[in-house]
Amino acid sequence: MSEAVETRYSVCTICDIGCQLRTEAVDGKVTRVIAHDNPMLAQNICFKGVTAPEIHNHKDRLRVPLKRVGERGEDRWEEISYEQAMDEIAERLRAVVDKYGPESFAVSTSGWNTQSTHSLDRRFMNLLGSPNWISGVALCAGNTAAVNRLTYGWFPQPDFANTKCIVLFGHNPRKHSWTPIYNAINFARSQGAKVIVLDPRVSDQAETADLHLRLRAGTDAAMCLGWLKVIFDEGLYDKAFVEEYCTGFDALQARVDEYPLERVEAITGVDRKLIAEAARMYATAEGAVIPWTPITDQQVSSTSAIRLHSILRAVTGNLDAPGGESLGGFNPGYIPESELGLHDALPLVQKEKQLGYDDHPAFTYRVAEMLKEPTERVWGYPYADLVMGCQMANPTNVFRAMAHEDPYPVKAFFALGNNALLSYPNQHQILKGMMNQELIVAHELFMTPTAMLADYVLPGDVFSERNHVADSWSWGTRLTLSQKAVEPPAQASSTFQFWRDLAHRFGYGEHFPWQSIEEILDHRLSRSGRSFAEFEAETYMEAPPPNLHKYRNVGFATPSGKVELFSSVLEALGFDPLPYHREGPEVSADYPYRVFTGVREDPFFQTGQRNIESLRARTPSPKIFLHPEDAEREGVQDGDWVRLETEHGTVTAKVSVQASMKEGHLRVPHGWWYPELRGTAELAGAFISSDAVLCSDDDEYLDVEQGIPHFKGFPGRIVKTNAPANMSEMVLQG
Ligand SMILES: Nc1nc2c(c(=O)[nH]1)N[C@H]1C(S)=C(S)[C@@H](COP(=O)(O)OP(=O)(O)OC[C@H]3O[C@@H](n4cnc5c(=O)[nH]c(N)nc54)[C@H](O)[C@@H]3O)O[C@H]1N2
Ligand SMILES: Nc1nc2c(c(=O)[nH]1)N[C@H]1C(S)=C(S)[C@@H](COP(=O)(O)OP(=O)(O)OC[C@H]3O[C@@H](n4cnc5c(=O)[nH]c(N)nc54)[C@H](O)[C@@H]3O)O[C@H]1N2
Ligand code: SF4
Ligand SMILES: [Mo]
Repeated sequence: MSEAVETRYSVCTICDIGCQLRTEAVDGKVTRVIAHDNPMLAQNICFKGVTAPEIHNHKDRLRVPLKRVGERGEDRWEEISYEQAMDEIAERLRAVVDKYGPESFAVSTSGWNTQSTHSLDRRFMNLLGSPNWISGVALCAGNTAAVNRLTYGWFPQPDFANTKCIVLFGHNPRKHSWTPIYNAINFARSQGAKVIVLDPRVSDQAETADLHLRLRAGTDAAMCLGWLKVIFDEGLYDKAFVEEYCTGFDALQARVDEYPLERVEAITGVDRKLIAEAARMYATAEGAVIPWTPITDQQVSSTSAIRLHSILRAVTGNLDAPGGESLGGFNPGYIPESELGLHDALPLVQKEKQLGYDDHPAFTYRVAEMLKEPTERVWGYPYADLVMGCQMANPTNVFRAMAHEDPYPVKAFFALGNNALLSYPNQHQILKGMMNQELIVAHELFMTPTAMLADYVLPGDVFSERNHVADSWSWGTRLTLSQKAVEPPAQASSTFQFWRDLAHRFGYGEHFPWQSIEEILDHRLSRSGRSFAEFEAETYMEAPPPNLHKYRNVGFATPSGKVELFSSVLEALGFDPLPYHREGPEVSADYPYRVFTGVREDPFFQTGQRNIESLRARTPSPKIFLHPEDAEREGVQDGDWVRLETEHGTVTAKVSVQASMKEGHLRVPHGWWYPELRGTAELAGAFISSDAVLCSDDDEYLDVEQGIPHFKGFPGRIVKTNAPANMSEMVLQG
């Protein structure tokens, strides 16, 4: 007789787009992940999601807390109990804080993976007095959200269902990469939407696009200024909206006039006729969207490029309009993380110590405090934690403080669901910083290079082992149910449990009254008078209808209450209040190629899954992509090993020659390490092929306002080499 199959709705967290699908469990073990039973949602599943049982039941999954017994990074451990680990962590963190102050404690995390946190990390840190919370979202949608707020006080979401034009600045969703966005784009196309792709290479999306602009990497801001030039000169903007709802139009127009199309063509390398055609197509569509893209999160002109996307939306009348992009606000029936984080509990004097506050403030508390009043007025909460990204410390400043104790020492570092060593620029400095810590804690599923550097490694739970109600990272109003299907390993913990238990050991029990995830979900749902059990019984997904054009009644959550084309916040901070193009570091005879890093590969999410056999078999080794003409000049061909060198570091990987690449550019994937080299190569080969070693965090490589790195088009060269030592047959052949 076969065992009973238990089926639950789950939000997949293998990647961060969070498809709702179903898990099947037999006898306490997840056996299958299958598509949704709602046909509208059934396509939102990729082969990584299907692999979840292999990941969750993997033999290498961490199941018991570990305490370091060897030198830091030596990867020698003893098993201890969860209680002992938490007691010792609390005691040692207390000692660091007593000695160096609460700001000496930094946390790096990625909340979509550690879906169970409920902002209790911020809550704990705010009660303790530390502002130094960082995340990979600083190079992703988190910093985009923060910069969008400067222009109109929120981070809008595209209305794919009704749009007539989609503009993809590099963003390249595929069947197995951000599947729901890929499906939404395909749906919009089937309804007649046009697609414009801006990408140096012929990406998957570019292959089928109506227009493809092959701009030089790192020139997105200049491209947008060119679009605005056409839109203003040809009167293609929404004059009534601009007059009534925007500030700074004349100043913006004067700035845009500095970018005639000849200049934009010279900067971007795209024919001016094509630039004008694309600008017209976007501006005249009956509803057009520029979906979020990571490409403009990671450039020296990032703040300007993100602001330019915001400005394009606003001046073309696509803001909070059907077929355009909506300003959703918080779900009124669910307590948002913005409230749970207790940001008001952190005294201003500690906020001012946030690393990055002085020199790169755009997503720090400095701006969050300036936006408090308008945010409360429009959205009902003083702090908006959109995609977690609106009051972060600057990662580079944090690693500098860890490595060099400048401007003050950071001596305790916790990484939760975040492979920090490989997930920011300048991996060398991150390592130095970690080696200089008195306490490192990693909360992980697998023994990553970051975890290998820890004093304590705590095993985490996974999505099939915990209940959750996802609120699209407070970016949207939709609530999505994720149900526990099986029990976690006995000594594993959720990040909710971790922060709760640490807080109780610090005497903050009254601020952490919840005993379980279900209790905090009850609390969060209480605003709509429901318990978690009631919610779960009622629905698997809830989306209040969009409430467009709200600004007509309440204005925008900016200091002026208008869309700030000329940013009063940037002006007050001493930055250029208008967007501009800035060149990244130039190529030279020594470093003749423009390198872009960060490319996503279908089988992996970021630095993960290199140890999952069925996924790794799809892409066994890291590849550097280049154009056939460049390959010929360099005398390399498919499968050769090369060193990609920059002034800052070296990555070794195999060559893949692709006609789709743009001449003079090199493309490097993100996040490679070699779990199979654990024990034979230092930190499981974390310094062999990881893109984070390549990119500098010197000033010329950083966006000024945010201090985030330039991953798109920095100088590099390649040199033919031999395969690195110890590589397996799989890597050599693959
Ligand atoms: N399978 C899988 N899917 C994923 C992820 C994953 O790790 N694996 N990660 C998810 C996450 S967190 C993110 S952020 C997204 C990112 O995913 P995407 O948005 O697709 O980003 P990339 O793959 O880095 O690059 C997209 C394109 O940008 C182009 N490009 C490079 N430089 C520039 C430039 O300067 N300007 C412009 N306009 N284009 C440029 C590249 O040629 C490439 O085709 O993917 C998500 N989806
Ligand atoms: N150098 C460089 N840095 C980058 C980027 C880049 O392209 N290059 N991309 C940036 C972008 S766009 C993003 S989105 C971020 C992504 O940064 P992260 O979201 O941190 O990405 P991952 O590398 O997948 O690290 C997540 C880790 O969490 C673990 N994990 C997964 N689920 C759980 C869980 O439920 N509980 C616990 N405890 N752990 C879990 C995984 O095993 C994995 O090691 O990185 C950014 N940083
Ligand atoms: S796209 Fe794939 S990995 Fe990402 S959430 Fe959906 S099913 Fe999971
Ligand atoms: Mo990302």
